[in-house]
Amino acid sequence: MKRKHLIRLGAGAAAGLAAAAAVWAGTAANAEDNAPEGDFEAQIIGGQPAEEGQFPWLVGLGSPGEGTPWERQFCGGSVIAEDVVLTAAHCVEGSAAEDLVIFSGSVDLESDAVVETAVADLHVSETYNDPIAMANDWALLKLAEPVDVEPIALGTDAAEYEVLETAGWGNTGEEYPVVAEWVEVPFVTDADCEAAYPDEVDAASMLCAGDLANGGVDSCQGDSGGPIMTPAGDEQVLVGIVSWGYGCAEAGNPGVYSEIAGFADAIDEVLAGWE
Ligand code: 4AZ
Repeated sequence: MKRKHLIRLGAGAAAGLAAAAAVWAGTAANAEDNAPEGDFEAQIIGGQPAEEGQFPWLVGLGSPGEGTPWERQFCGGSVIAEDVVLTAAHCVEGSAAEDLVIFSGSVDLESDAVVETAVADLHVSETYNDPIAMANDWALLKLAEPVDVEPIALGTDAAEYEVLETAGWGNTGEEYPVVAEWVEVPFVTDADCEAAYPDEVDAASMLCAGDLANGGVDSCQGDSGGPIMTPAGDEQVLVGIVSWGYGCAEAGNPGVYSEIAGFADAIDEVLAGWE
């Protein structure tokens, strides 16, 4: 059975943070032993394979070198301009641009249609882990060349939506899928999220989603950096970035996402400097 190495995922979040530590609690320290354990309730978790073209802006973030894109992918990202990808700070913190590549063009990471693009520059949020651990978990990647992908528009108030969608190549509870999965996740209010994770939620830069009562639907390890979006079909808008959670898809432990609306101005400033 093929297994993926998710070395960077561990390194990125191993900053001694209580929140991040709990994220890893369900998985063995050795990525080779990443098989689902009791922590995973079902089968992104509870989702289904994405159709080609369903989320054109969804990209994989991986390492350059040998192996298929699927073998090298360790996080997700969203194309927000022809040569800019938005991802999570914890996916790229400590990396140099030359350590990173982007996979675009297909939901199938073993398809010949996948385009690999080098990263020319990166900007990790200056307020990552400020004011609390995992706050402002965002980073921008400037690509070495434009990708032929429809970008997703940024930012809207997630609270306007009862249900959101998230997608990626992360753990389904059974495997790391070759074809991206997506799932609908109910919006969780700041008050409910703060109650679920006392003192660990920065409501200004985080939003929560998941089925609080029942669990079963969630993003999971390997989805980090990828999108959480409005379910508005053709006019989808990016509301957040997969960031953290305790386990995956557990009742009472919603997924936590970086909230674009909380740092949209800071993103615009970086983009302006790159023009
Ligand atoms: C992770 O490890 C991860 N359930 C991403 C999302 C969630 C948990 C862990 C949310 O990348």
